[in-house]
Amino acid sequence: MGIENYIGQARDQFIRKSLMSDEFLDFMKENMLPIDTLMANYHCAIMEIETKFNVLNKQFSLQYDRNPIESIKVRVKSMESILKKVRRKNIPLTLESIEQNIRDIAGVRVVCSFQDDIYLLADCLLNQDDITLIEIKDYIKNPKPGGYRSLHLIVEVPIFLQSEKKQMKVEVQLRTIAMDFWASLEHKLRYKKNIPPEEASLLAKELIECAEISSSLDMRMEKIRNRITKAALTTAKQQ
Ligand code: 0O2
Repeated sequence: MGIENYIGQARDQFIRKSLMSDEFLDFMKENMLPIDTLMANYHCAIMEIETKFNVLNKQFSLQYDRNPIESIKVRVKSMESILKKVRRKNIPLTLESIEQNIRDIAGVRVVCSFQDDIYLLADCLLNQDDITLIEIKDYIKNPKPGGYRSLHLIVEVPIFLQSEKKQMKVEVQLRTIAMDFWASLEHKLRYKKNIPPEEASLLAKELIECAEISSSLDMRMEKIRNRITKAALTTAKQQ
């Protein structure tokens, strides 16, 4: 069977089994407006967080002549992924339960050049008085067994609507360019279902090794950056 056919059949099967199930169709029919409203609220929360990071980047660029942030990527989780997570976590298919239990519907990914900027930006965000930290997962100090590294923060941020203030959960992932490069390649491997098991296991080992190499590269680059800064300061003092 060709790969396109295989993917097409798998997609149809998924849609029939989950997206087209009576349970899901009823849920969508009853909740269309509230779902759209909730998703719009997540979009607003993302804008709030993205602005906070842009402000910090601007300030660093003016004050210290450097940008700690290379890029910011944002996304609201698709309905398909939300539904998969509802099933995986075995939680009730209601909006309240989704809002309560799925904490990464709004996602902001901040990519930095250097590892120490990750912690600096995380501290700056968490010190803001409208941000509430719900959970922190440090996959840099404690990488996942497969080699994944990033700092994850689940935070609550208020959004101000016409006549109310709503606290929204956002997952912030902070990582270096090298960690981001690694994660996107590993993500591709994870979703390719047609790789023979022996090849998949060899690739997984290769990826663990690459994660270690890229982590030591991150540390060496950070040391070089620090030496450049120190050397420039010393020269400036002597002049
Ligand atoms: P997507 O498409 O990126 O959204 P929890 O949410 O706490 O109940 P979860 O989802 O296991 O449990 O949380 P975790 O481990 O903090 O991971 C959340 C997200 O981190 C994932 O979202 C990925 O974006 C990323 N991530 C975590 N582990 C890995 C990994 O090993 N490799 C890669 N490439 N990314 C990872 P989603 O929902 O899986 O996907």
